[in-house]
Amino acid sequence: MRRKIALLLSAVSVAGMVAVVQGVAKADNPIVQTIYTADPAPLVHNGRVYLYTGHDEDGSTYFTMRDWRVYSSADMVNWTDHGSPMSLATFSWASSDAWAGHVAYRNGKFYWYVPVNNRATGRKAIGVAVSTSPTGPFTDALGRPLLENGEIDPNVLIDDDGQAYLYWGNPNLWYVRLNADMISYSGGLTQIPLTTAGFGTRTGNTSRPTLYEEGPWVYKRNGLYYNVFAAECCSEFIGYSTAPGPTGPWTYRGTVMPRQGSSFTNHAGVIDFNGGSYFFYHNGALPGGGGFTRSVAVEKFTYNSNGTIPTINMTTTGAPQIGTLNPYVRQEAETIAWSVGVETEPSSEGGMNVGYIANGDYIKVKGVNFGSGATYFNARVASAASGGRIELRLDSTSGTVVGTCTVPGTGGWQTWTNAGCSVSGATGTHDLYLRFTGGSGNLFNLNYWQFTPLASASVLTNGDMESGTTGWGVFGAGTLASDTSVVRGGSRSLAITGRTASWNGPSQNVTSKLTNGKSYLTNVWVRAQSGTPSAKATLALTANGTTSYVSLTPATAVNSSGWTLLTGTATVSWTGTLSSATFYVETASGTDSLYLDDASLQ
Ligand code: FUB
Repeated sequence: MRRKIALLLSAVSVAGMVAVVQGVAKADNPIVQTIYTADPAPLVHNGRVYLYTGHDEDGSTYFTMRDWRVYSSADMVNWTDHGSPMSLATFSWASSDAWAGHVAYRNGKFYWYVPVNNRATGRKAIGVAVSTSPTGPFTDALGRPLLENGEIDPNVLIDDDGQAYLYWGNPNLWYVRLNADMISYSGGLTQIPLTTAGFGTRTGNTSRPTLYEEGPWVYKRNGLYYNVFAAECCSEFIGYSTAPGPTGPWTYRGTVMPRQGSSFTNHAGVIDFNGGSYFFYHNGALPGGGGFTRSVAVEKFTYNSNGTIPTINMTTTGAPQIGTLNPYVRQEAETIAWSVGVETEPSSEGGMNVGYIANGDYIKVKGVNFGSGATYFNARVASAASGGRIELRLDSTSGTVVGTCTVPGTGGWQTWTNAGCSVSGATGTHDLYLRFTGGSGNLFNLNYWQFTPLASASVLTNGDMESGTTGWGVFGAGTLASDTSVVRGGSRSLAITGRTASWNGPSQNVTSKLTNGKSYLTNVWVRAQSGTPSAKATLALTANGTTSYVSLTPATAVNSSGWTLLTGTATVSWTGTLSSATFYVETASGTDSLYLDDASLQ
């Protein structure tokens, strides 16, 4: 998939859906560029949108689908790839066809309903898998189908009274009342009458007199029940009906999304998130895309004042970004607004990493808020080859270079190390392009990255150590010196010798600078003068006569041959009157002498 996309993107604009001009990716739709995805099922949970999809295999000439995928986003444009937590293998009784599913959340568990072929009967059946996490792993809840009548595309509505309904069907439309355990049901499978009043009129097909085709997406909004469905294959458009109750009677309301693009199916998912309404669908807009190589996309829309849905068209721009992305906390490499050439894969360090990176490939991360500026970029990388470079560019693949990092060979594609580089000129909000360069073949893998902010945004004084020892004291015993021979950035670092206890270290009084209840990001670079101690940053807080210690960063091994970034995020809070707050760097044990540079607390 990857080479094909990279090559085709440089040569063509496919059906007008993908527009890449002179290194500037205009498109943020489709959402996923690393594989073909289909049948979107979005779920809002804890301030994020989890997007469950099917997966069309490359080069398919049928709905060849073997696993399902999960992505998530808090801003609707940068989507994190969580890989494949469920596949045909999850259901020992399933033989093929990992088709359109839906995830429902209830009582701390996520239930994923999917249609698959039952090996024993050769018919389509509905299975249900369960997980305590939205990103899985999911396990078969029953070890057998939940129900089977040869039809597909399950969808669940949990009504306000707690009654859950499972809808599905092609060519018919069915529902069943799920029990509160979500993995059994009461009563029989009930057919919803497909009347022309309820689902529109299809002409020229006596066996299917209404527009309803498949893929029901049933939800309740402002007391009205909506059924948004794929209509009148082929090609399908998206239509919808409404009803006063979960079982009808349904009234056909018209078109949501007209027939567009090169996929002859479409499939809807509708959510409200963060005050906006979003319509997910699929098309064939990626290079090589079509009816069996589809891609999920999203549009933002506004309901009409009477609750009807406006006509929504496919775009390459997609939904607007909600807020900005913070580059000063760890960001997964697989958090992507747009990419060309790369793939994702499970990482030995957990989650996913970006892999199969070749010369000229890139990742766009949209709306990155550098604030008053960044000074350093750190990347978690691995390479069984000889590595390459990461160019950090603003706003396009040919935009301003604010840093270039060299990635070394590490001896393995999952042998991870940190690679970093100085950054200058990154202020304000920009689209960040990670552009990869190097020799031929696969260069390296990327697991995560993080920028270090300029010390000027910090509550620490003289965090870059360029003003000697100004602002710094010692927590306990030790002697400070400004060092010019071992520096990480600029021309000076801070050296401490003569520590007599592990908790001794360079410190600053930040009593008047802290906000109660605020989450603070700490970054400080540390190097041992000898030995390999574990170093950490700590905050000693004294309020109402009681002292507590906040771990600002985890203890991290440092050495004398290079600089190590201690980084962490911690919420700082106290009860009563704060009389003293001291930021300091200590070691987990021992009294090794240290160098510090580029410290920030913000
Ligand atoms: O992805 C396979 C099938 O195509 C789905 O189950 C249908 O909804 C259609 O999108």
